[in-house]
Amino acid sequence: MIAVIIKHCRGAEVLYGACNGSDGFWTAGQREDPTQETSFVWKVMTSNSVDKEMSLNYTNWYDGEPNNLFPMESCLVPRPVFAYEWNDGSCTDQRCYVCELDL
Ligand SMILES: [Ca+2]
Repeated sequence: MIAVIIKHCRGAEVLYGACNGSDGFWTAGQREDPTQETSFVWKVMTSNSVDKEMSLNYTNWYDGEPNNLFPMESCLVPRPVFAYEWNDGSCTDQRCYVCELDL
């Protein structure tokens, strides 16, 4: 089970109802180096290690995002207040998360 990766806009709306009441949901999107203002990648993680990183070929950033407004906004979170366009948020914020299952 891995955190969700959003590869295109088709079908992404299915995710939006998954976390009603939460200020968005965590995905597998993270800064390539979370200690620096680097670009975002999808990180496939198992346990506590990164197995694979993939480029964001599709993006849906909200206007002005990612802005690293607070220090270390290193995690990608679609937010309902942004019509589920993407924000970089602090990875320590408590939010719902959506995972994928291999079937
Ligand atoms: Ca932000």
